[in-house]
Amino acid sequence: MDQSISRFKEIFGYDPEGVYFSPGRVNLIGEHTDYNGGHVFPCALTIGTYGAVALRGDSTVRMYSENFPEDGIIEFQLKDIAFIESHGWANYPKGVIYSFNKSGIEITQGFDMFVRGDIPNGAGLSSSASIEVLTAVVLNDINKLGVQMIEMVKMSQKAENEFIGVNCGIMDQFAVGMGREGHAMLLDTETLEFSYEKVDLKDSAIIIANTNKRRGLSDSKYNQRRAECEEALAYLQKKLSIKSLGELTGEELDRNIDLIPDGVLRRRARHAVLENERTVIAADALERNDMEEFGKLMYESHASLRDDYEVTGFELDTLVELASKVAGVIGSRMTGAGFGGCTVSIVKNESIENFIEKVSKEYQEAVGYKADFYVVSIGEGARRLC
Ligand code: NG1
Ligand code: MG
Repeated sequence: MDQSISRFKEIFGYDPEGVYFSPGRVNLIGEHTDYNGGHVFPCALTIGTYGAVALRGDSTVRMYSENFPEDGIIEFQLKDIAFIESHGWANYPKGVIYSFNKSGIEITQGFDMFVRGDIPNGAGLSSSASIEVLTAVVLNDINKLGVQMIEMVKMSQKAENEFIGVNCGIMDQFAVGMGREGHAMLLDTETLEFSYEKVDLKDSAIIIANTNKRRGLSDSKYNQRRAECEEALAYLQKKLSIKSLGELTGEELDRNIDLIPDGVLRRRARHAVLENERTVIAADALERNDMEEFGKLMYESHASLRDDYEVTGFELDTLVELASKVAGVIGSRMTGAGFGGCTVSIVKNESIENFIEKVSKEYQEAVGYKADFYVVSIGEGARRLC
């Protein structure tokens, strides 16, 4: 935090007016369900993105990221909000300005913003949603707009969908904006009804392992999966009056599977439907402190993402496979979009050291490069720090 203040001063030559923080998130279970009207079960992390900001008194915006020093200071006018390839990371905050404007809240006051993040980029921990919601909170605060957090969450998703071009669901921005310390959120992405569930792991910890296999910014395979689910849904809708795959139970899908003529589409639909069921059961298991059940569902989720949804890959599968063989590991699965990125594991406290040592060594032997490990804590959603 202090670092953001002094770095702002070094870069822009005067003091910032406010410092803000927006977390990354990890999804415990419920993957690729958020654009299928299903449930997700994410939590906000204590790692995230910091922003130091001041109004300028004109209509210029200047932004600098400690994570992309090679980009230097990116400068643009508020009347020229367009996606510019060479603006790199700054397209995310720009997209949020675009969303505010689109919602009828025109941003007219220029500002300087220093940003620094400690979330690994492109790893499935939502560095993008983190900076989007950060920007929304900044714009809301410096312009004294009084916009509700849930609206900022939706505008941040709109930025990702319409400005960045990733057709993502609402999970990331929701978790980042609405997170509560020590709690996961069971969110119905169809109705946006949600509940906070206390994550009382007592004698275990959440460990995120980064495969260090990066996936692209707007991965075309993500949009492809989304399109496949829509296609499967359209076949089912010929007979069933449903709005999304998330409305079906596994049994209902089974009874109607013949409506989908294609094997690949059947498997995509099966993942979406069963993953949604698993997520609701898992949240209940956590509430009952049934960690064995929770862990089993995590492994099942991974297998479904690997076999039916085909979004894992050698690196993610290796990490989960290796984790499953270590004593004291309760469950492990890929988290986020997949195709690389991170796994999330729940590991007994006394086994953490052994887990990291073993999986790290065997992963490097199998894959040829290193994985990174983070023992994480569940933190609060985006907010002003000072
Ligand atoms: P990540 O991996 O954080 O980018 C993506 C989507 C989510 C959700 C998950 C899969 C983006 C920005 N977010 O998350 O909405 O669909 O995949 O569950 O693409
Ligand atoms: Mg992302």
